[in-house]
Amino acid sequence: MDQLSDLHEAILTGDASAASEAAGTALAAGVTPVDIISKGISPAMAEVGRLFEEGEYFVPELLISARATKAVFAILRPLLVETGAKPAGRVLLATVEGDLHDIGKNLVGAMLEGAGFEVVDLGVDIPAPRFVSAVRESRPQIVGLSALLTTTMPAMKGTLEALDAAGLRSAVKVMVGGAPVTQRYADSIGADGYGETASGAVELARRLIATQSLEASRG
Ligand code: B1M
Repeated sequence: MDQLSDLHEAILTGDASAASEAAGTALAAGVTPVDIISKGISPAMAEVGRLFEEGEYFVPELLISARATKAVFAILRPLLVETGAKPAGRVLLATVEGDLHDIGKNLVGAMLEGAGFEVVDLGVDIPAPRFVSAVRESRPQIVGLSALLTTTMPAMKGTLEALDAAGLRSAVKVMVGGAPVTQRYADSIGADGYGETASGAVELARRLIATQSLEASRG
């Protein structure tokens, strides 16, 4: 999409004001907020990740690119939530304990909001007990866990165990995602689903809500 090439470039160079301007121009040209996320921000950040892996980018570049995406989210978020329609469901979303990566999680949250879900975003580095109290407070249908480090993936299992111990496991569907996470890992810890991408997470959330409604109707 031509209107998104300036946004792509601005995120790659970490220019937050150019990124905001490019997003504004794309919106004015009729590009939807969801397309700005899925066809603009998401591939740009995937490219930033690739450049880092190849040793072309270092941590400062990552951080300024992340800052540029946050500037764009600040513009898109109000547009994503202003539909006024009944939410498709409520999702409690966070990055697990020990893990500070939030770009992918934020993309997932924004895409869910764009698809009509209400998102309660707890942030990053969230310990299992905090998930338990937040489920009690917010009563979500879905809990979404993100992890980007192999060392923090076990915190997903710990969170599921804490929900179980608190008697809350059957009240929520749990979906997991993040670069090192796989369907196999999700199955091994007893999660209800694995989302490979932000748009995959939206499809999964819809399926989980449908399954939950079916289970509730069967009693
Ligand atoms: Co970090 N980091 N990092 N990092 N970082 C990785 C993950 C790493 C693979 C880089 C590398 O070394 N090759 C590596 C992990 C290695 C491993 O675990 N085996 C790593 C490391 C080691 C570290 C530190 C330990 C480095 C250090 O300090 N020595 C440190 C850890 C800090 C901590 O968390 N405690 C660290 C720090 C950082 C920064 C702060 C500099 C920065 C994060 C900034 C931020 O998030 N605000 C950062 C970044 C940016 C990366 C890379 C380059 C990019 C991650 C990213 O944002 N990708 C990453 C390398 C890479 O992935 N190529 C790397 C783009 C994003 C859109 O993709 O997050 O995968 P992703 O999300 C996708 C899907 O996975 C999915 O949807 C998203 C969109 O499609 N998804 C879900 C994500 N969550 C989901 C949840 C769902 C469903 C789908 O359901 C709930």
